[in-house]
Amino acid sequence: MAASKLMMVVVVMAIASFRLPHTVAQPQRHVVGDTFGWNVPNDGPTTYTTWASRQTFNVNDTLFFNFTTGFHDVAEVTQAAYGPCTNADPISRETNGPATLTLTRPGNHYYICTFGTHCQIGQKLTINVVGGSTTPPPAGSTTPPSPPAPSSASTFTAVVPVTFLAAALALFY
Ligand SMILES: *[C@@H]1O[C@H](CO)[C@@H](O)[C@H](O)[C@H]1NC(C)=O
Ligand SMILES: *[C@@H]1O[C@H](CO)[C@@H](O)[C@H](O)[C@H]1NC(C)=O
Ligand SMILES: [Cu+2]
Repeated sequence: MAASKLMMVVVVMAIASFRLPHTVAQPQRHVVGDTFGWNVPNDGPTTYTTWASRQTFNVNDTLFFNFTTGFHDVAEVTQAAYGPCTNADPISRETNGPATLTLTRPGNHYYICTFGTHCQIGQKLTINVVGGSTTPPPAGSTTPPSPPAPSSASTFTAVVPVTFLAAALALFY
């Protein structure tokens, strides 16, 4: 009897440990501009605003900026610097292409190319990174990210193992 109860516990634990990792989203790799890459667009900033509007960016995702070293770069700048394409004091700058940047912070991020007038004529990208339910917005943040809508699939996978566990415990006691 004790052995079969122990067996049941093992089975319940196995189900729970198998299902739970699927509720955590895997980091995505976003190829900026898709096949166009990170270049001077022909239609102004539209290329990158349209591209960004079709993506969901989460903390730990990566941005892949595909450009040729020496022809472009990618600098993360403040919102204040982004509008007028100021590149005097960037937050970070990658000069070797292609460059992969990891999105470590939720909130808005602003990227420009600092070569010539590339930013002014549209080689600029702004994105909003959502933090996930376990990541609070940084202290002092004035623009907290909106939490992602919970999908029915993740709710299901989270609830099912708990239900099994509750049923198993009800059998024992
Ligand atoms: C991001 O990755 C770090 C390190 O692997 C991890 O501790 C953190 O929970 C992750 N955050 C999210 C929102 O996935
Ligand atoms: C990066 O750009 C080069 C040159 O246009 C292209 O050959 C390559 O396929 C691109 N890589 C990705 C991952 O899009
Ligand atoms: Cu450029």
